[in-house]
Amino acid sequence: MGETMEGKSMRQHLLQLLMEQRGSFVSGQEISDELGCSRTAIWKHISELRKEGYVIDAVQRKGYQLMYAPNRVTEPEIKRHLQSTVLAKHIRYEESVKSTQEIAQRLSYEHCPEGTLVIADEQTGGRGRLGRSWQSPKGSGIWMSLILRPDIPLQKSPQLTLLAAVSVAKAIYKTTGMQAEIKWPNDILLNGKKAVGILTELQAESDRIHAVIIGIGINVNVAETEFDPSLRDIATSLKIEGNEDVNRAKLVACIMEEMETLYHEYLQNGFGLIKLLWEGYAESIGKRIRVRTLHEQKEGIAKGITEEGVLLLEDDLGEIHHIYSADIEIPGT
Ligand code: BT5
Repeated sequence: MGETMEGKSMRQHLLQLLMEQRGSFVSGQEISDELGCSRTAIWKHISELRKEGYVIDAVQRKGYQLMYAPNRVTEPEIKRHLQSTVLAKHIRYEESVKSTQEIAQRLSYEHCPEGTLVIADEQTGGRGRLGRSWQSPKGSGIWMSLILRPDIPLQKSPQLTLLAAVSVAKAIYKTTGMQAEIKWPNDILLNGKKAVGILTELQAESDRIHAVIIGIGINVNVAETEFDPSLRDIATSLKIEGNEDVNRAKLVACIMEEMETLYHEYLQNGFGLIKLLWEGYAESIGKRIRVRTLHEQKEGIAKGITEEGVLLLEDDLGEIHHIYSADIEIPGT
C-alpha cells in the first residue's frame, strides 16, 4: 500500500526483463539503462519481488538471475506464455480490487483499445448476474474482465458469452486434460459442480455496441475450505478435481489464444462454428430441465440454442419457448 504506480510499473518492467532472459544473468547496468533508475532503486525492487515469492539470484559483477517465479497472474507472467496478438495485448493487473468489471467499464469509457484485459489476484466485491456475488479469494483464482468492441447488433451480444464459455472449456482441456461441461448460459462445470462463471456486460447506445465486457471467474487452485460453506456442495476448482496445482498465467494465456481464434472466426463467418462447438460441450441439451427466471418457472426438454444463442425449451405440450436469460437446473440432480 502507499506505493506509487510508477514504482509498481517499474517492478513489472524489471520482472519482464528478468523473465525474458531467464537462464542467464542480467547485469545491473542493463537494468538501470532499461528502467532509467539507480542501482539502489533496483535493489529495492528486487527485495520487493523476493517478498512476493520470486527467487532471484544476485551475484556481484554478473547481476541478477530469476530462478523461480511463483504462480501469479501479473502482466509479465501472462505475457511469457501469450501468443495472441490483440486479446490481452494490454493488461491491467491489480493485487486486490472490488471487481475487475468496474475497472474494465471505466477503462472502456476512457477508450482503451479492444482486447484490454483487467485481471486481479483478489476481488473483494466480485459480482455475478442479477446482483449476485462472486467469491474471489486471493491468490488462487483467475478473476478477469476482457474488453471487446465488436461491430454487431445488440441482440447478438449473448453469443459472446457462449464464445467465451467455449474458449474457457477448450483452454481447460488443453492445460489440464479435464473435460468441462457448459451449463447454459454462463457456467462451466467439472463433475457437475461450478468451476467457472461468466458475466457479460454491455456498454451500448440505442442499437450500437460500444463495448462488451466479458467477466470470467475461474476457481483454479481454490481449496474447498476457501469457499463459503454455502457453496461447498455446488462449487469446485480445477485443483480439487485434478489434484494438481495449475499455472494460472498459462491458463489465462491459453484462454486468450482460444478466444482470439474464435473471435476472429466469429467476426468473419458468424456464429455457426461456435454454436456447434458450444453444443458439443453443453450438458443440458436433450435433457429435461427446469428454467427459473425472475418471474416464472418452466419445465421441459432443452432442444438447443438458436442462431442468436437463445435457449429453446420444449414444454410438455410441445410448445417451444425462447429463453433469453434464466437459471437452469436438471431436476433430480
Ligand atoms: C456468474 O454469475 O457465474 C458470473 C461470475 C462472474 C465472475 C467474474 S470474476 C471477474 C469479473 N469481475 C466480477 O466482478 N465478476 C466477473 P451467476 O450465474 O449469477 O452465479 C453467481 C452464483 O454462483 C452465486 O450466487 C453463488 O451461488 C455462486 N458462486 C459465487 N462464487 C462462486 C465461486 N467462486 N465458484 C462457484 N460458484 C460461486
